[in-house]
Amino acid sequence: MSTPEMIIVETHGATGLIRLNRPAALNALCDQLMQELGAALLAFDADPAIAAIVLTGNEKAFAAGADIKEMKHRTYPAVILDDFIGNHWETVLRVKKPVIAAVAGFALGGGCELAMMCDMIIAADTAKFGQPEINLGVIPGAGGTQRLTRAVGKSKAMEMILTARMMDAAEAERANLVTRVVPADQLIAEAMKVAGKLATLSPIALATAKTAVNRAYEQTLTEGVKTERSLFLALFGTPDQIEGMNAFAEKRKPTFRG
Ligand code: DAK
Repeated sequence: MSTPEMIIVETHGATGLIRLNRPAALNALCDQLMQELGAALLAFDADPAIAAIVLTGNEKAFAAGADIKEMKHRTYPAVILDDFIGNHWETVLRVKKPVIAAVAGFALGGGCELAMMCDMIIAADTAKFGQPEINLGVIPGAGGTQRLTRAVGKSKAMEMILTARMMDAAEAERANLVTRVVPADQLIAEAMKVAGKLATLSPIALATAKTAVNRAYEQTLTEGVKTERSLFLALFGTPDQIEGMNAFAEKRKPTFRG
């Protein structure tokens, strides 16, 4: 893979850290950035030394949305033929390892959608979330009408999507859009702390837990519980289940191998 220009990729112990890095455009998500992000996510997912991934922006913006200046030239035939809908935008959903969005500043449009595709959102007290696509004569196109509505409920989602009102970090926490809010200068440390905890756990159990929680969005309660049961039972075929339960009984820390 060639060296990325629009993201910064770092490894801290077992955590892969990806910083979106187009500060002059508030990290607007252009094709190149999304391609680089997709490649970095898949590389970390494939790396056995990595347990979890933190995705962040900078102090002013996680991402202010898809790149409007690039997008404005797109035509209907081109968005179909170039696969704009599927191309790179949903790579994060294919990642089996936990992905934590660490959001400071603006998370708007595709930026908010990208954060919502991650498994958790830790927000700085400066974070602002919004789906302002209506101001551009369009609507959210990367899951915003669905994921925001499931997270915060219909009434708030309708207001945000219909009027483009932004939600600040405190409201986002009250509305269950984010895991928690921390002071801006502690954002990365807090996200890395959560990732560090994940690195001590069973990779196979974590990936399975992700699958089970995500099914809650896609199945009825009865079907979801059935799925959970099968996944739970399947973990009894893993060495990590034996190790975890033996370690508890022997009053020692488990060593999970995945
Ligand atoms: N695209 C391109 N450039 C952007 C940008 C964006 N989304 N947001 C900001 N910038 C650029 C500005 O143009 C400016 O560039 P210069 O003029 O300096 O060259 C620079 O970043 C700094 O921005 P401002 O000067 O505007 O900074 P302010 O602090 O005054 O305002 C702001 C910050 C965030 C309120 C403002 O920049 C703003 O309203 N930005 C646009 C926010 C927005 O509308 N976002 C939604 C975009 S639509 C899909 C996938 C994704 C999507 C759809 C479909 N599929 C896979 C199908 C997503 C769509 C969207 O996200």
